[in-house]
Order: sequence, then structure tokens, then C-alpha cells
Amino acid sequence: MPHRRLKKSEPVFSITTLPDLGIDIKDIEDDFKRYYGHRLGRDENCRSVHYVYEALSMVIRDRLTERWKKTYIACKKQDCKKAYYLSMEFLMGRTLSNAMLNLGVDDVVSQAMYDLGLDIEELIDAEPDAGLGNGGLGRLAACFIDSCATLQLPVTGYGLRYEYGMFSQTIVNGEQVEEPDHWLRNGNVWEIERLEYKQRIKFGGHTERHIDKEGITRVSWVDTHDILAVPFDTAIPGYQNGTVNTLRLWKATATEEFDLQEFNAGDYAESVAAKNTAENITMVLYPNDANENGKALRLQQQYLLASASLQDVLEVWVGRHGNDFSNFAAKNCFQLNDTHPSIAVAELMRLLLDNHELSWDDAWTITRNTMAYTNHTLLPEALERWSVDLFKQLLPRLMEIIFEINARFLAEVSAHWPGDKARIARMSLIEEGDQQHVRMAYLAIVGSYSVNGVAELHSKLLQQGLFHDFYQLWPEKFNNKTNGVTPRRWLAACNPELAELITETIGDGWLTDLSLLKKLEIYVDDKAFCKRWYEVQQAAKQKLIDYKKQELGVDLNVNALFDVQVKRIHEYKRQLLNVLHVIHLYDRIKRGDTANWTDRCVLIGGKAAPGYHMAKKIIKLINNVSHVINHDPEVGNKLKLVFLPNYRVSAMEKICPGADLSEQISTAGKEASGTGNMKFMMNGALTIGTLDGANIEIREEVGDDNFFLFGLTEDQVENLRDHYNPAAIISQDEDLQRVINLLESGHFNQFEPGLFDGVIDSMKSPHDPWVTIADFRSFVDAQKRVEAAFQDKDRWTKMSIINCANSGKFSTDRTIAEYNNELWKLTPVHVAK
Ligand code: 376
Repeated sequence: MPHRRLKKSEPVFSITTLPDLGIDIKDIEDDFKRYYGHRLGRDENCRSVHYVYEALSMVIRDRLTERWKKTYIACKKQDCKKAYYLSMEFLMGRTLSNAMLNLGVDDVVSQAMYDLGLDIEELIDAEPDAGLGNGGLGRLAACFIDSCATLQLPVTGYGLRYEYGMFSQTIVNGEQVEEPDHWLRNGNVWEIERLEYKQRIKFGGHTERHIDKEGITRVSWVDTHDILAVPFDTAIPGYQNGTVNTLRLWKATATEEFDLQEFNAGDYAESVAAKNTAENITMVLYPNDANENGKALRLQQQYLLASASLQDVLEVWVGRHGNDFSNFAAKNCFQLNDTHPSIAVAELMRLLLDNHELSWDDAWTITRNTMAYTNHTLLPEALERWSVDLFKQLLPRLMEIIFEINARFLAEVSAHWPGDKARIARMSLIEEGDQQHVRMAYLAIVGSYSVNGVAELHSKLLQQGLFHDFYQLWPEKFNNKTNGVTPRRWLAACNPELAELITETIGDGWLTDLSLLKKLEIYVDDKAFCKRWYEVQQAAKQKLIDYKKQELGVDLNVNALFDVQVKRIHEYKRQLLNVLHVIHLYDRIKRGDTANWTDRCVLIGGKAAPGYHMAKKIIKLINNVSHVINHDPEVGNKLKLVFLPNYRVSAMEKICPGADLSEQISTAGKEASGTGNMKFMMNGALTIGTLDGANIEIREEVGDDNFFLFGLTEDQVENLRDHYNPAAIISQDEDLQRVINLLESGHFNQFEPGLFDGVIDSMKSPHDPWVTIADFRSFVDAQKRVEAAFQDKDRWTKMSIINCANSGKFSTDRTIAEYNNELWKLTPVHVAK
């Protein structure tokens, strides 16, 4: 055992007496040289930018670690309530530039690197993204922990340390090809492995009952195949406030005795293979946002996260309070990021009942007062269900506990609605049928004191639709927390020129109180300010153009309207509606209808789940249309369509400062919130959007005149369902007819006959859930209003300023303050800077 605890010897030193590390240019340069030369063993002849990046990162990381310890000590001293954000995904992106900004050393470090003949931008770009998430839900978790640290709230993020993150996307012959993302290949200087805090996780086996001394039935879960969860910690710095919180990610490894058993049986190879099986659990992030589910490995991942994190928290609790849990719920709370970690409800019950010998009622009271659940999607196909058979096999004790929770819950339902059999079947945690399934969302609702949606409309629809029965039973549990994004990464770091202009104009308070951006509004009539705003926007566009020229070899025109849609490829997000509009513009050029034309570059990017065939076809269609348009000399600069490959956090950091128009065009009622919409708005882009998710609140903030609204409302979409007739709509709209004809004639797939039949048929079907055809005319008209506004540069600039000025609500600082004031009730912990 290499990690035995110190027994006889006790340390006679304390690291708190260390002198603080300096942050002057000289300190940074000296430390950098020491790491580069002595630690990494490199010199000026080494041409690899990676080692330079690594040496600088170690310099920054040391300064984080210093503050990290101080935060830890301050929290411990106060014995305050803590919250834990449980999430299968933390889409962190890059760390270096954010760490420098939050430490307040970005200028000094840039200068130090410059003095050494190094370009800080190049070093920042050398870092691989930590792509440990699919999209919105994972990036939200990353923005949340940034805001928690900035608000000095004692919140720890718990997640999984996937060896392979979100796949890397390349486009071959117009099609998506997935490549594994081995992001840890060159090591990760930001993490600290903490073997001393490993946890044991059980799988398989069976349960046994016995009566203890007090005559109480106790359950043991035995003959299990255990694995170990080892934590890797990353520092999460607040914005220039001395606070550094923790993101703790678990890695699965084999237990020592598992190896020994095999060794004793004489099978060396088997034992090494067993190690591999264990490590497989955290090998790869599942790249499916929303569909395809039910894989045993995914359930193992979820349980590992829940069990390791809860045991970690309970270990600290027992270390301080022994087996006295009377205050546990007052001092701890767990926020569940969707249902993915919701097995934590049953696992906390198990640990309290079986390991700490609490009564069912006491354990249940604690559980219900510590868990809170956030829902991120209304799509029924995305609701998690696990087969009872699989559950019994992998987690027999947890299945028993879920059955018991369900029996007691259904008794409550019966008491509330006597004789209402249909309601009991609807509300049961177990879905009956050919095969029984556990409904994870219901487990999360029943086991939590709070259920929230992520935008006003979404929360309302949860209450009126998906979770209506539960809302009737416990209306007080339901609430809304509109999403946000962190303004440090999504404005200050990614758009330093705009940030600088803002700070020069209104001071730097906006970095921690984004509502102050409102002060910009009085400058919309200031000619000099508007001119600078315009110039900064043009420079940001030029930077994006240069970057894309280098990456893709495409030439884009800085005076064209940059029309951007980047997000996961999904039918409900309606990239197809965007493509229909592009084809319509192409058709107008071809028929010479170009009076008063506005040049436009349409940029579309995003990944499709590898098994989502329709989404992959949509990518292929975008690329084929792009090929035809961009190679047509008649089109020239009037119109470009570019697919941006491998969309990810670091790509968005380059894209959002250069966008004029943000496409938020989902079918109303389907996008829970959206967060890309907020990033674009903050950077001064205008939105064309439906009344969906947070778009509604964005429009409320900027006013109707500064938002390009189109499309059916959620009610109208629902009312359309039984009499939707896309064929009739097409026949009555000449423009649309021409677009469909172009598609059907094979104009974009001349050498690939029939390739897009499935895509075209889906839009033409009266059963198309996304009613793309129904919104075409209204979308085209809204795009015309966009063009009119864009042609008037002064008007557009004013609208851009107004959008940025009114983006204050969409800071995660506001979102987290609401979570804290209404749900967590933590006291900020101030740390001496
Ligand atoms: C999954 C969703 C459903 C089922 C399985 C999933 C597995 C992984 C990732 C998922 N992702 C999301 O649900 C997701 O990203 N939802 C998005 O969450 C954002 C943050 O709240 C919202 O802004 C988006 O509207 C929502 O689509």
C-alpha cells in the first residue's frame, strides 16, 4: 500500500508559512525558466510550443494552488454549509487564459512572455480543450463553477475524468468522421491526483438480510465486484478575489485485491485484463445528447459518479461528526445536473441505511432535504429510463431501495387521489410494459426538495406538461432558474478589444456585476463611441476571417453579414430551416433578383451524435449546398455558406466575437434555454429567433425593436399538429416551391442520387414534429428585416450596443445567486487576497 496514512511520524512543518509566490514580471520569468529548463529539461533549441505552454501553465498553476489552500482553510474554519454540483459533464475548454485572467496576471504574463520572445496567443492555442461534455448542459456546469468561485460560494463540482472527451470531428467528402479525442496524451498540468481520497465502488453481487442486536433488519450487499474511484482535482479560481474552489473528477481503476486473486490463481494476463475492464468505466464520454440510451457502461459511469462523490462527502462528515447526521441536511446540498447523476437519491439512502444504520424515515428526510434536480430537456425521447433487469444485475441493492421508495411514494399518491389507478400508473417510478423500466426523472423529483427548469417557458412547460402530475402534488418544489454564461470567459477573455472599450467607457465593475452594462445604452447616440464600437466589431470579424482562412483556406468578406448558427446538430434546432433560407438566397441570385442585395456569409457548425443518421445527413447537405454555392462564379461575394468543422469551446471563443447575426431558430417549445444565444448577445450580435427557451427573455431585455422575431409560438405549434399540411404550404409559396424543387431535382447531389430523399421527406411529412416548412415564410421575412437593418450601418451598430448593454441578466453570476438565495442558502466565504 503506497498510500498508507502517517502513523508514528507526524509532520512538524506547515505549508502555510511559505512566503507567497511573486507575480511581477521577473518572478514569472524566473519561474518559467526554472520549469522549462530544470523541470522539463528543455532549452532554447527545443522547437515544440507544447513545452513552453506547459512550463508557463505550471507557473500559473502554482499560484492557483497557493490560493486554493487558503480557500480550503477558510472554509474549514467556518464549518459552513456546502453545495456539490453533480454532473456527468464539465465542458471546461481551455484553462490557461482563464486562470491568468482570474488571477489578474494576464498583462504581466503577456509582457513576460513577450520579453522572452514568445507570443502568448500561440501558447494559449497550444492547450487542448478539456472537452468533457456534449454541449449546453456540460458547458453550463463549467460556467456555474466559475460563478460559484467568483461569488465565493463553497461549491465543489463532482464529475468524471474521461480519458477520451467529446470526439473530434473532421469532414471527409462532406460527411462527419469521428476521431477519438485523447486529450490527456501530453499530460494535464492542471490536475492533481489524490490517491489518498480514493473510494471503493460496488457492482454486481447480491443482498443478504440479518437481524442486528436491536432487532432491526440490516442489509448487506455482498459478493460484489469492486472497483476504485480515484479523484483528480482541478483548481477553479474566482475572478480576482483570492477564492479557489475545486472540481473533483473521478477516474476508475482496479482494486489491489482483485489483482491478487487472479495472481494467486496463476493467471497474470487475466489480472491485467481485469484492470482494463475496471478502467473502461471512465474511458470515454458518451457523445449522445438526447437519444440512444440504455448501455450498461453508461449506468456504471453514473453510479460511479454518484457513489464516489457521496462517499467522499460522507467521509468528511463522519470524520467531524461521527454517526450524528442530525445536521447533515442543514450543511450539505447536492444539485443534480439533469437525471444523469440521479441514482444519487438511492445511493444516499443506501449509505445512510446500510453503512451508517439510520432508520428509513431519518434517511429519507435527509435525502429529500439535500437533493435538488435541474431538468434540461422536454424532448420525451431524451428522458432517461433504465431497464429493471439491468439495474438488478448491476446494482441489486439500489434496485431494492428504488422499489421501496416507489411503494411508499405510490401510497402517498393513493392517499392524495384515492382510487385513481391511471394516475398511479402514470406517476410510478417503474414503467410497466414488455420490460420494466426505472424512470429516472421521477426518482429525481420524488427524492428532491427542488425541481427546476432552465428558462421561464421551459419551467412553465414542465409544470403544465411533462411533470404535471408531480406539480399538482408538490407545486412548491417547482421553480425556474434561467441559465446564463460566465462573462469572464465569454466576453472579457474571448473579446479583449470589446472588453477594453467597455471598461474605458463605464469602468470595470461589469466583470462581476454584468447588469452594469446597461450604462452603455446612453452612448448609442455618441457618434465617436459608435464609431469605435463598429471598428472593434469589424476587427473581430477580420480576426475570425484570418483564422478561418488559415484553417480552411476560405476567403470571407469583412463587409458581408456574418450569419452564424453553431450548436449540436439536431432536428429540433432546425439547421434545415437555415439551409432552406440559404438555398432561397442562392435561387434569388440565380434568377437575378438581387436589387438592393446584402452580402452574407452563413456559418454553420456543430457535431452530430454518431448514431443519429438524420443529423449526419443534415451535415452532408450543408456541405453539399456549400460546395455548389461557393464554386458558382455567378454567386461570388454575394453569398457564402461555410461549415465550421469540430465546433467546441475554444472554437466558440473565436467565433462569437465575429458574429453579426445569431441564429436561434428552434421549433418553439423544444429548446429548453439555449446558452449560445447569450454568448452572441453579450458580444454584440443581434438575434433572429423564435419564441423559445431563453430567446423570449433575451427579447424582453432588448425590446422588440432589437430582436428579429419569427415563427409559430409554442401553442400554435401544438395546435397545428393534427392538421399540419406542408404540401399545401409549399404549393402556395413560390419561393419555397423553388427551393424544394432545387433540392428534389438533385441540384446539390448530382453524383449522389437520392442522397437527401430522407431529409426532404421528413420536412414534407404532415407528421414532421419540427414543422420546418410552417416557419419558412416567416423566417425569410424576418431575414429581410435583418438585411434592411444591416444596410444601415449606424442603426445596426446601435442595435448591437443595445444587445450587449442588455445582456446583464444572462450572467451565470445572476443565475447562481438565484440558486443560492432560493435553494442552497450558502454563506460566501471571504479569503484574504
Ligand atoms: C443529454 C440530454 C438528454 C439525455 C441524455 C443526455 C446526455 C448527455 C447530454 C445531454 N444534453 C442535454 O440535455 C443538453 O445539453 N441540454 C441543453 O442544456 C442547456 C443548458 O441548460 C440548454 O441551454 C439547452 O437548451 C439544452 O438543450
